[in-house]
Amino acid sequence: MPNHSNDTGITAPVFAMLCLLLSGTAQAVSLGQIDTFGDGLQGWRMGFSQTTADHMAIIADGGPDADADGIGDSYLQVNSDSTEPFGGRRLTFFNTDQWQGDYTAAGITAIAMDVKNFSPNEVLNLRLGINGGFVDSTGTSIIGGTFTTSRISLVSSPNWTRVVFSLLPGDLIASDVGKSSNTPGNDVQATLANVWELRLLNSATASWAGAPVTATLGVDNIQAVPLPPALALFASGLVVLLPRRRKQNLQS
Ligand SMILES: [Ca+2]
Repeated sequence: MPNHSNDTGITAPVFAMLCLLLSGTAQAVSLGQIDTFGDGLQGWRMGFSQTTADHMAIIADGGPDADADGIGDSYLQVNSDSTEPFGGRRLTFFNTDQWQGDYTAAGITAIAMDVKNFSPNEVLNLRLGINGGFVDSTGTSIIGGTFTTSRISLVSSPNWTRVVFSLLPGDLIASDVGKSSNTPGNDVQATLANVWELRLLNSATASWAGAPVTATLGVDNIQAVPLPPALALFASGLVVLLPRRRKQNLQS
């Protein structure tokens, strides 16, 4: 694969990483941190600001901790329309703010969240993706690159589901590039030691960009956690679904 160099000799992946580092915040990821969407999108976006505005919204009521009447607990809702020619075709969104940092040093081996598939006829294949790493000694390429978790199959449901994505190195899959400024995964430990982007996407395969789909997804309580030991024992359990406690109106 050709490297895309500019006049400085810096390759596209290295240049992209430098831009991200320069734009990054001083805040580092920490164990236990949680996005509850009580105060806006919290840095989650879809690329161009208009795409984000068109396809991502905070819904004031109906999150997993809403009351029996569905009042309270705001959450993030993301929709995609596979027929759109440009942005918003994919259910792919990302964060390059509070989710940057050294996951290994922080002891983060999984990320949990509540999810709800609002799409009546679409089974989603959710994956978490991480991009990161370090510039190699020659200054021309990235050691690390893009990885995704295994997929969680999420059917349409009126209920929220608690899901856990394992970030154990053995559970992460080198993904395709997605775009030329990315480096396909080549060193998972390096990526985990310096994550600069966390994303959620829908794809049956280990894609970085995700697959076009017409769907609506609710997300809440994205939290950095240590992988529960019992879950780590699952031989194939890269991903585990847990029932979500609900303050549900049992009459409904
Ligand atoms: Ca919430």
